[in-house]
Amino acid sequence: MNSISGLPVRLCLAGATIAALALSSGAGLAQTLAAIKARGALACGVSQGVYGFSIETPAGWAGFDVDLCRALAAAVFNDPAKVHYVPLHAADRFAALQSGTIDVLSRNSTWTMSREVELKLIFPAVTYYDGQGFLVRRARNATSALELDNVKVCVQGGTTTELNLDDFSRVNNLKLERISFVTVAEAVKAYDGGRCDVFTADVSQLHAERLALAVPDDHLILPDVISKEPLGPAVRQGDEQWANIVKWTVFALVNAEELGVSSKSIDQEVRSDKPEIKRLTGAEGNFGEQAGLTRDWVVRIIRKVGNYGEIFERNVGLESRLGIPRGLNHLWMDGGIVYAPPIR
Ligand SMILES: N[C@@H](CCC(=O)N[C@@H](CS)C(=O)NCC(=O)O)C(=O)O
Repeated sequence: MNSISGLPVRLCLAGATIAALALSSGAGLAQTLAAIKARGALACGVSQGVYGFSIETPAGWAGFDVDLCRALAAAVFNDPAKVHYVPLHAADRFAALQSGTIDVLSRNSTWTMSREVELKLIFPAVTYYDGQGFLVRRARNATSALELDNVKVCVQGGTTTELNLDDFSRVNNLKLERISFVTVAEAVKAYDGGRCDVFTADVSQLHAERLALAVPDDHLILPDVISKEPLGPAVRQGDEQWANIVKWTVFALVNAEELGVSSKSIDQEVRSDKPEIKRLTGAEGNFGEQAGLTRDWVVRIIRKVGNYGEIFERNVGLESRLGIPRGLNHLWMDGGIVYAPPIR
């Protein structure tokens, strides 16, 4: 009788101990935003250098992924420059997040199930719908990836790219010899130097790396796209406040584009009488404050960094040196799949 009635008590105690441990280790606490504010800068993990996405220039870090770090810093500090950039290669990126070295990873990372359930991360939103492709020498006269048999393929290790390549070779019965490198610079150099016949990566990265080759025009991206690579920022599990800030910053960028609110129009839009724009700018409602920011958090972001379309076009789109067509990354109302829930 005693042992039966004692059982729930022991279970209760065990539950309390686990909860106390979780709190003392920081999990479950809304502490990331407070730490960022105390530090005076956001620690943002980026790539070591993918042109158009995150690249260090004489004027500082720039690119599509960097602009998300800048948008977060604009939301928190009203200053997009308050970012400490931590360049990471593929194999190190998730450990840097788990250890607390960075607050957010914004580095062409694919949202996958294992990265959430096994690595205990969260991908709050997709910023770029991508897929894996192949770069080859024009002289090869290949028109499809299915013609690539008995070839050596250079790839960066610690990526979904490696895994997809193995699947693709198995499914299509192709002999693709995978040569993996720790850094992208090594992989690209090996391909350019002739050690590999093919370089494989997400298509967006192929556009960027092609520019780094000795003669870019001697190489082409094959039309095949062999995987789904929804790229987006990642955060640690256990801090919903911070995950929400990252998620709603992405959604605010998309909603702003949808509503025609841009860095050029924001000073007029703050006086708009359209209900959706009033909620976006904070003229109505206090959603930003509820998230731990300010009422005008979206105004801060759009004024300093621009909306989703502006970020896409200036860094990687047709206005940029990369010239990537928007394709799937058009807004849903323009034939793409970029869609954000409403701010209300
Ligand atoms: N999206 C894939 C691939 C990401 C990736 O790391 N791609 C390489 C290929 S270009 C890259 O961006 N490297 C840049 C770096 O290591 O700095 C993933 O999340 O695993």
